[in-house]
Amino acid sequence: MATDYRFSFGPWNIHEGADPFGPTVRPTIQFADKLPFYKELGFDAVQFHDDDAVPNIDEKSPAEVEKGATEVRRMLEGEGLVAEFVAPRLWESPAGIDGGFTSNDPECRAWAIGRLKQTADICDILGTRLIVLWLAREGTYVRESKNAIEAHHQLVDAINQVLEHNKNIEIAIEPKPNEPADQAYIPTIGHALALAHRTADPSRVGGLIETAHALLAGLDPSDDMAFALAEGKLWSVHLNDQNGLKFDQDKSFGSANLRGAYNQVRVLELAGYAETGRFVGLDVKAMRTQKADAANKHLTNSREVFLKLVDKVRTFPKDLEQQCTADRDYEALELAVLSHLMGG
Ligand code: GLO
Ligand code: MG
Repeated sequence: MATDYRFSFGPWNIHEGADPFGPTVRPTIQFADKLPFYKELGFDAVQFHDDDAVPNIDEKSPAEVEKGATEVRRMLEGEGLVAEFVAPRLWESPAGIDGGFTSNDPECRAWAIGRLKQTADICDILGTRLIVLWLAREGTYVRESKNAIEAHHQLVDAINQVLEHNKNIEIAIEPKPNEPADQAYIPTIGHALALAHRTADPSRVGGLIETAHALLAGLDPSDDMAFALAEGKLWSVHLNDQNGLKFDQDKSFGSANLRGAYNQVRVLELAGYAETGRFVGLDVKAMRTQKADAANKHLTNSREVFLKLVDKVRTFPKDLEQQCTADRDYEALELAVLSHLMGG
């Protein structure tokens, strides 16, 4: 079994099971109590929101934020863990109700840029260079409510400001076409990387691709990853799965479309992603039906499926692949892939 990949998840992936139609069904586990799970479950890194690291961040002074983040760094070291990235969680604050960077309210825009710069400071303390920018509410419910051209300039401006604020930081934009906004401004990795190339330092702006987000945009996640890899800009992934065009499900990796999962693993293998030192991140939700004492299986299952698929990719008969492509017999190739996935 392949062991050269390193895995991460975020503390929000261990959760109480609330959905828009019902309350929580599992007890809350405090952040400090989640940390020991990481190594136990086979993970090496923690994905952070800024307010996972420093709760109630909007109410804290810079000195308090520094103290809180320093304490978290100490906790990580105690567990032998590292931080993969920090993401500013603008979408839960009242100031972020209409988006932060693209809000029509200049005070909200200034607040969002302040949080982004503070995220860079937290990255320094936690010992990671990577900010993930999921632009949750940067979009509209009513198209006429914003100037979309202006919004794209505002996004570039916000990124430029943090690049200037911290010369070490790099930013991975996580595209998603909708939810919570009706229409998001950066719906695909193509949009994200086009924006990246317009910033003051394109070498420090790349992407994170989430399986479900690509599917919600009607795209193939493995081809999206290939596009970013060809640009040298796949700086993390959020592997999960999605059963059709509905709400963002964050199902366990491979659980809806095993062949789609195989192809994501295949493209990471083709690119030598493991050797880059980048993490294989999960962004998966436990089913609401799952009992509290077994509510981490979505994480271990996703990791196990990933590693089994690495093995499948590595053991696929390459000579047969070459023969089929040389003969242009793609039907034969298709059956070979399906048979291989079915174990014989
Ligand atoms: C939601 C996103 C979200 C982000 C996370 C990191 O759809 O996938 O989970 O990945 O907040 O910014
Ligand atoms: Mg995600």
